[in-house]
Amino acid sequence: MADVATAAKPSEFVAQLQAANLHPLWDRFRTITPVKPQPKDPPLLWRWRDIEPFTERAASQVPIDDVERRALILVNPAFAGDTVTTSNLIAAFTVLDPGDRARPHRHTFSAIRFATRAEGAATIVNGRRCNMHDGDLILTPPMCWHGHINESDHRIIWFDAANIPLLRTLDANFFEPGDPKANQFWMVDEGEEKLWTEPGLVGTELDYPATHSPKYHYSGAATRRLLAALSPGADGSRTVRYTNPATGDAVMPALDCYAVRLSKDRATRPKRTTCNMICLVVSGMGRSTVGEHTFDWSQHDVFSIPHWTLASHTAKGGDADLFVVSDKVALERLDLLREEYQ
Ligand code: GTQ
Ligand code: FE2
Repeated sequence: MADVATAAKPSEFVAQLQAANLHPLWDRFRTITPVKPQPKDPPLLWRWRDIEPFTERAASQVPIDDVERRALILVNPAFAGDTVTTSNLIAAFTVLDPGDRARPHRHTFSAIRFATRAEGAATIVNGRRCNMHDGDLILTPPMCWHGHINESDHRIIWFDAANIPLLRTLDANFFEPGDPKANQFWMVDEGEEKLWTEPGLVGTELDYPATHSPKYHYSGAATRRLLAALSPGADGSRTVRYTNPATGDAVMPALDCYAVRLSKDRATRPKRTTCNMICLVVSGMGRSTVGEHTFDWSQHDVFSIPHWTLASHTAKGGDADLFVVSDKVALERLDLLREEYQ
């Protein structure tokens, strides 16, 4: 006999539980333990041609001395105004005018920058000068001091990415500003980066942290040479993982990077994974189908592949190169990485 009185009881009971700082599991079990991941964000494409005018405006309107970094972060509105590109990750474009110095700092989040139009810029990481050339990847691992400088005669723009949202979720960010007037910070050469430039050769008495790559600078020319030397897989694609040369693992504790070359007109097998990815189009043109969305992309466009969303990519008109930054290693370390092909 389900009368009105007994039907009303659970909600009254729930209200009393809530007033006592208790929640019943039974009426919200499905919500708090979904049967599969539920990304908040649909995939999104940011076109370089839409971003570029804003980089120009940022350079002319925002003095570098007034800001920590002159970076334009790519945001998905699905995160309701929060500064997130896709779960756990942000991507941005950073602009430096000739003579600009982005002051040194360090933090617990992991970050990378990838040289799109950055010939002539340099990032100094822990006392090593890393001169940026086309397609170079530069790491700023957790708590490594870093600053940027443009000593060229032209405006410089690069792509960067970081796991700031992950560290905000964990509330594990620490940040230390450096001394903006400390000139000696900038007065360095490549320093110990020399110890990590010969693949397969490692000094035996070196002292370096095991937590992240001791190599900070990965050459674009070397990456392109290796991509060209690899034989394409069954779907025509070739993938290079950027690794810690001392361990063979991902470059940083929770940020993982890949270079992918797609063969003309060959669609990659649709795949979904529990990790999140941001793809930068390094060169070429193509089309990606990510979940329900299809994006036509060209050089320096960026698109997101939210976790557990099927993605397939095809180069058009020639081969195409993508740079992919992901939180894959974070999921791996928690034993939460699942990958599935359609
Ligand atoms: O270059 O130091 O886009 O700390 C976001 C945070 C760049 C950087 C970003 C950063 C940096
Ligand atoms: Fe930084």
